[in-house]
Amino acid sequence: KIIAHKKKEITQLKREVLVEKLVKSPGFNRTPISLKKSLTVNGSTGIIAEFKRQSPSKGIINDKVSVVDVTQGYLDANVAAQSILTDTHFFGGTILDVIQARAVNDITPILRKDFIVDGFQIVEAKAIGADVILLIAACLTKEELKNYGKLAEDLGLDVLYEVHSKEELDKIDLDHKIIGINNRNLKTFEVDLEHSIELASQIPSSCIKVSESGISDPRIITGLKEYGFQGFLIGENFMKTEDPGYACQEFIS
Ligand code: IGP
Repeated sequence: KIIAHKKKEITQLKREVLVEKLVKSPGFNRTPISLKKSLTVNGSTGIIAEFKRQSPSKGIINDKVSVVDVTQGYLDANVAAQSILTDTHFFGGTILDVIQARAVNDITPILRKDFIVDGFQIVEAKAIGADVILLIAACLTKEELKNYGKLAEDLGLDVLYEVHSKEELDKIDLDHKIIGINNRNLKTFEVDLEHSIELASQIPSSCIKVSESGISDPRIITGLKEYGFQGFLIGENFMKTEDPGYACQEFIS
């Protein structure tokens, strides 16, 4: 009973110890690379290429390729950034994937893609060498979005805020943010580009718009650019091939 009563306090103490360790890790003082810059610089491909072994909707996509080989292939393709799933339960990723990718990538931002539900994961993202975190509006309250966004900013990390509806968009302070519209509905897994384009019109021009999921053809990107999208997050279309890096190079050229 005493323990139950102290649970909140104990959780906070454990969190503090963890954060203290992370802050002392060798990678912690690295200066992150800006996703904002990388997406808006002249000649940017805008492509954020993802490393994803599996997903709840598709099962195993690719469990043969190494994160290092794929990272090198994506870099050769001149991607604007790379995204790496670190969620293990649904996506089969780990934070080691980011650490290994970082070791061979010092020029392009790395997005640590996970379900962020606690501040320590943001400190951890910085410690493993990520440059950007994802905050999913569907999973977080307005307060959490604000606090986690501020924490990331204080650490020098960029934030990709992910939305799929107007209600989710309304939870975010939309001033100069990077907003990702997920074309895939996380409840039904259905992909709907029209829905995304409609939502894009509600985002102020101070924001950078990123289109996420279901992009399988360069012509889709040409279309999305007309609606002001500057970033394009692509996973499965590359990962389902034997050589994702090569698939990405073919896609971009
Ligand atoms: C990539 P796709 O359809 O190209 O593989 O999608 C990316 O958008 C998708 O993996 C994603 C995701 C997420 C995964 C978007 N938002 C949130 C996990 C959690």
